[in-house]
Amino acid sequence: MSDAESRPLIAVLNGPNLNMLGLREPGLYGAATLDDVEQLCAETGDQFDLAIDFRQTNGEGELVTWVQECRGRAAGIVINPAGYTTTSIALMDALLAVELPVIEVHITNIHRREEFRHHSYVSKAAVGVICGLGIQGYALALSAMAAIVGADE
Ligand code: DHK
Repeated sequence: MSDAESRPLIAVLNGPNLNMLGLREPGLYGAATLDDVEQLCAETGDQFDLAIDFRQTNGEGELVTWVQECRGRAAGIVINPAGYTTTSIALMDALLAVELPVIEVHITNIHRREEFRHHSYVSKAAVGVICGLGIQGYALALSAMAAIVGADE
């Protein structure tokens, strides 16, 4: 394992209402909390020699700003855009602007749910999408990101 300084930085960004994981519709989203997701991402980052910057916001503008700040700073972005998936052209534009590999994650299988959740603006900027595999989707995304940024070589 390399030292923390030399690890590629991956931003793991979470959109609105994901701070309520564990409390929120547990039949759909499961019992794990956002702290559990952060812990999983930290462990997966260690496994694949990635540094992780894990964040959550309910604000669209803040999410756009965080994405912009990744340019020149991060090697890739894993994002669960939550409710902004289906609405935010601004978020899509920011993800396209930073010219970084983006992996989109959804805890639930959005294609099994209401029609309005099926379309994603974010997918236009993503190299891949993982949905329906619960919080393990974050670990799978980081594993794929390690291969994309060459951290697993
Ligand atoms: C989370 C949300 O908050 C919803 O708005 C999306 C996504 C699905 C998830 O499955 O993680 O539609």
